[in-house]
Amino acid sequence: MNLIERLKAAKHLVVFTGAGMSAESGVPTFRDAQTGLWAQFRPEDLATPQAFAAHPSRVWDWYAWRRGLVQKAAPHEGHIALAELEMKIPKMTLITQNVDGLHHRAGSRTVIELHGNITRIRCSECGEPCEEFPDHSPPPCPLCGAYLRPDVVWFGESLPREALEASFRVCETADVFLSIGTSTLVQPAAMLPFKARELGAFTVEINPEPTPFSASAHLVLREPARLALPRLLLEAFGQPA
Ligand code: BV8
Repeated sequence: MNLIERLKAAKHLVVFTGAGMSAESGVPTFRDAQTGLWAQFRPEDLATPQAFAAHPSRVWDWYAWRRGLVQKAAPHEGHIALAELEMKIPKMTLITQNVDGLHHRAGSRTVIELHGNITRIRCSECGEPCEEFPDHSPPPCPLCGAYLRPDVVWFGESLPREALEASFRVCETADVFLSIGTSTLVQPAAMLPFKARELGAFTVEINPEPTPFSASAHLVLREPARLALPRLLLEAFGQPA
């Protein structure tokens, strides 16, 4: 069966997305060169507890800048096509490494955020979520006075256990697994496409560039997500995104 026939027959579709899914919404990927004030830093060197401890204001300001980009960004036709697919297929699980919340804004309902969400703020000590905070860099927790931080998973921090366990569990029943817009480099999330393939899912990579998963995927669509996903929706279910 080809991909379109498999999507039509699928009982459980699992979709795994990375920063490339948001690139066409104007949210730079981790591999994209940083611009302006941030050009001198590598994301991997800012997205760590060590960087926040050493330079709290720099890290807070970097996230504030990224939150601004995310708030200005809008989901594109690829995000919307995924939300539409969820209505067409008996069960769909969307696992994202992205922290921008664009899948929720596009209407996807079953979303697992493996690396947190940049628009959520919490205390770096007591963990208390916080929505209103003074314009300090970084602001103090209203409860305990420690620095507030973005509710994302930094390099060297563990992923939320339930989210990670759920992500591996859904690979067990996936008929089709789409790996979209990820360099498949960041662990342990990058194990998921391989796990899905090992457990029998028909695996598809959608990415203009090759990745470490390309050789293992059953099918590779070397194209951007914004183009590929609406086409898959149309060919499988006769509906534009
Ligand atoms: C952890 C939130 C346990 C923050 C992010 C083995 C096992 C476990 C850990 C490790 C391991 N090996 C190494 C590690 C450590 C580390 C790691 O993986 N390092 C890498 C760099 C080698 N992992 C961790 O630290 C993880 N923690 O394992 O805890 C532990 C505990 C204590 C001590 C040790 C271990 C935590 C990882 C989470 C980090 N946080 N995000 C923030 O956003 O600021 S990860 C970050 O990278 C983003 O979430 C991003 O989504 C993610 C992955 O990158 P991609 O999504 O793939 O994006 P990228 O830019 O890389 O690529 C974009 C792709 O899109 C490209 O392929 C491009 O071609 C494609 N593309 C571009 N345009 C399009 C497109 N595709 C389609 N359409 C387009 N238009």
